[in-house]
Amino acid sequence: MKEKMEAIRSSALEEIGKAADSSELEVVRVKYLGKKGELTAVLRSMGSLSAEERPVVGKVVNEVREVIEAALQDAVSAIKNREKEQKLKNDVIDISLPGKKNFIGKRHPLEAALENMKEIFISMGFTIEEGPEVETNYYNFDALNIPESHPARSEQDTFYINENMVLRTATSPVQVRYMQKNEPPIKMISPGKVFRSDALDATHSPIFYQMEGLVIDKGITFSDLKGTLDLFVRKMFGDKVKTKFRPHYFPFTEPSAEMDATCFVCNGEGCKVCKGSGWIELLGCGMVHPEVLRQGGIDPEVYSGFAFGMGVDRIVMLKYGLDDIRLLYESDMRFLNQF
Ligand code: 2NM
Repeated sequence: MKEKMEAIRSSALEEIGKAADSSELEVVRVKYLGKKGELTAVLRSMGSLSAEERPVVGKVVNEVREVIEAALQDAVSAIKNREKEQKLKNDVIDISLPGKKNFIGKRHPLEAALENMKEIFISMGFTIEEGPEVETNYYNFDALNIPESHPARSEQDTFYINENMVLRTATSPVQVRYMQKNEPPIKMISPGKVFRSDALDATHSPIFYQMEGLVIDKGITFSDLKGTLDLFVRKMFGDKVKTKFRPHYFPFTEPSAEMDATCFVCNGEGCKVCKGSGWIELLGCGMVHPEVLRQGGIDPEVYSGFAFGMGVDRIVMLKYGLDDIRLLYESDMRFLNQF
């Protein structure tokens, strides 16, 4: 019996040593310790032994079983470690590969300026109104008192969709539509995209941004216009900035003016931005023409109002000293990341 146990022990240990992976080890375990295993068979046969022999043999069998179990345990963890090491070796991470960069977006300077301007007008009680970018000739020209013969109406200057439809050349159609739908008092701005048939160069873009405003009530005068726009400019560019108004002509306002502000770069001393003059031309404005009020369904004998319009691109370019409008439309992150 002793020899037989010795033989089982050594062959089991040998087979355990030879097993290459966990499944081969499992085969060995079943062969010796399983229900029909060799060691189990020995235990089963113990019934035929004498009462003196039984504990002696039982002790030997248990010792052998413990040895085999311990050897299996060691082999299993050794193989597991080996398999793990192998996996680590195969799954190499190439730390020399550059990581993926996350590009985080930024607010466009035009959008930031629009936001800024809107907030100033909201603080003065204006509402923000929008309208279609594709307009009829009527809203874009006729209602604004722009005569049939006006050069702005030519295909040279305006994008025509068909004979009667254009891409709006200003946001004034929004004001006319608003007048037709609302009773005074009116106090609104219309920020948005406008279109003109210009070739793209340093100072022209076929698409650009505009903000117009309209105030209508009983007794609105040119003084209201001056006070409102002067306050806007000081909120936008700083308290030191002064404004002045020069006579001008627009078909939709009478009288009309252009407003200049002292250069916010040099404080009026004269510099590159203001081309030495100390003044910067900022916007156009005027008292709404009686004919435009009538087109808006408003009686010019009862109400009066002022309107103004400014180029958002121009203001952004002045603010940051840009000399090329194309920078605002190229979406070049090297440029945009500077804001
Ligand atoms: C400007 C200059 C002056 C203007 C006029 C109107 C309307 F619809 F009320 F008649 N909207 N915007 C206006 C007036 C626009 O842009 C340079």
